[in-house]
Amino acid sequence: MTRVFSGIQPSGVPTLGNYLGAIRNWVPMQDRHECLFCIVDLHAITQFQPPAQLLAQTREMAAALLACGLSAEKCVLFVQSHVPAHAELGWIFNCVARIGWLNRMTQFKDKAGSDRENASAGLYVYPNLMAADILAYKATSVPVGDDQRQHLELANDIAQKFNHDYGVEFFPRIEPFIQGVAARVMSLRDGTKKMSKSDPSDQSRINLNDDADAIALKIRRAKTDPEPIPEHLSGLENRPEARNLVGILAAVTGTLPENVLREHAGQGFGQFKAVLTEALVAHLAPIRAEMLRLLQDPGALDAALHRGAERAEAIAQPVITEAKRIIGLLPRR
Ligand code: AQP
Repeated sequence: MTRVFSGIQPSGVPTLGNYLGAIRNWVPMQDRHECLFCIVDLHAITQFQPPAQLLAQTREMAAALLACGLSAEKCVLFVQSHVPAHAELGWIFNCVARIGWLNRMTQFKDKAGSDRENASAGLYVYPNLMAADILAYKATSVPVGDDQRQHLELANDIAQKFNHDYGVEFFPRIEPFIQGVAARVMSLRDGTKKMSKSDPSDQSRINLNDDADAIALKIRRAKTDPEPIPEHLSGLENRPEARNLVGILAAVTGTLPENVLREHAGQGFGQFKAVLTEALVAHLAPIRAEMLRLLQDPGALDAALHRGAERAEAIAQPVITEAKRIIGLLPRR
């Protein structure tokens, strides 16, 4: 059975982008594969998180993932920092990855912005830790949004270099699993930027715990252009905001953007946004309600995460021990 690994940072409430690009695709995988889904708090602290907020967001993320349909029985759901293997292998990979490789990572450039000198060293080596997250379990399938493609290529480079340097066939090849019509959901304020849970503007995103009024307001305020909805996909070229809203409606109604265009061609955005709001509220209201219900019992959430960490540890520990033997940190058997 394929082993699947994916992670999400507790750096805020998960957004519609996280949901459509990643979480929603994780749910059916639990029935077909051995799945590990990880709340990657060590990644979240690459940018400062107030401590109490980080703890609250970690629990909130667990509630959101369960509310979206993950099952703590079917998959291994856990918090990254609860399993030391991630940090241990992350350090080893810091010593395998080359600085030139990291310099090419566009996410670092996006996140560090113009103030690169002031970004944390953790943000810079983030892709090495991500490679460790996956390879500590020798997972081979990684369902992520389109934005993570470059990091997975780097993870494969690291695995290959490790195998080559030590003359072993130890770490497997990882296959990204990028799926869905809305593999990359863009900001509601700027269609050229991806929707992010840590964007300073709350108006740029739909949070999974937004109520119907908040969703309606954000969609009403979403940036658009004065042209009506076109008939064909070619009419969305150079219209990133229009393309994004069409993609979102297609994704939440389970259809293709071309079908959305066929149905709404000629409409202005006022009319289109009303339809989009209704579809989003219908889709997200049950998730929000379940999330709020789960958050009423933090003890049960913590217990589920604790069990998940024990199961994850049992898989990762033999892999790390063997990696240490290969490197010479432990004697060979
Ligand atoms: N806008 C997006 N569209 C599609 N997929 C997305 N993902 C994130 N944003 C979008 C996917 O969500 C998964 C978890 O992401 P993450 O939390 O590990 O980090 P991220 O990609 O950096 O997501 P955010 O929301 O932008 O977080 P912050 O603001 O903290 O940096 C990944 O599979 C990602 O592809």
